[in-house]
Amino acid sequence: MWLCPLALTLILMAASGAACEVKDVCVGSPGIPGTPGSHGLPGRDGRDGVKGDPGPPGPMGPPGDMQCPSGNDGLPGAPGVPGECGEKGEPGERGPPGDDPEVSYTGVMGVRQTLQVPQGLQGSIMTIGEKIFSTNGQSVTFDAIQEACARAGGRIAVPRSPEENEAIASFVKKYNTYAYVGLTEGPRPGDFRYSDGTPVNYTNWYPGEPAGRGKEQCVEMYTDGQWNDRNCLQYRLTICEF
Ligand code: MAN
Ligand code: CA
Repeated sequence: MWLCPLALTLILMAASGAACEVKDVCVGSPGIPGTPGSHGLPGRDGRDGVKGDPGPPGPMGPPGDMQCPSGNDGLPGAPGVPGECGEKGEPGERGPPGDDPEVSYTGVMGVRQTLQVPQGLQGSIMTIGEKIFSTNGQSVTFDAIQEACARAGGRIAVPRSPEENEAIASFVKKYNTYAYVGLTEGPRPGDFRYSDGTPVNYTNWYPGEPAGRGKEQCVEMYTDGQWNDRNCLQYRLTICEF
């Protein structure tokens, strides 16, 4: 394409703002189209698209080095095999007499006898060797005990061994009532004898007793089985022996 020099001049003059007059115009045939311009600059980024589906799980990561706190205890394991038997223990202390429905004792000619104990008397009759001890639960004076026991065919109970003492003490504990036992002081103070007049060969005095020195001629049993000399007019548990 070409431009005549005047036209070029006019264009230049118009651009510079100078007043002028168009005097001549050159007219030629259109030129061949120019080559296309170069590509424009990239456009602005579009808006964000919609969220895609979740991707597949990734591969397992390497073991972490974080110290985790220990978990709860697991369930108890199965029981182990039984251990070997231990050695036989020492026998335990003798327990209090039970409320046996029957008692046995050694009768005449050394024959072992068994007595059925009526329901209401269970716990109030017991045997130690050849002796039967029994209580009716009544508390009366020493003389009244002697009479009640004689009427029943026996005599007031008196312990002649630790075992007999325990048996009588078990009644005293059961009824929570002191009992008189079959011992009385003779004319010499401090000389206690069985009902038949023979001297005692087993005693279980409370420490410091007998201290009555002739003023306390009977003997009571405390709930722990120990003895105290005491006047004979207290109300004490009736325990007989047969
Ligand atoms: C205390 C002691 C006994 C005594 C009684 C009498 O317990 O002195 O020896 O027999 O009192 O009540
Ligand atoms: Ca006393």
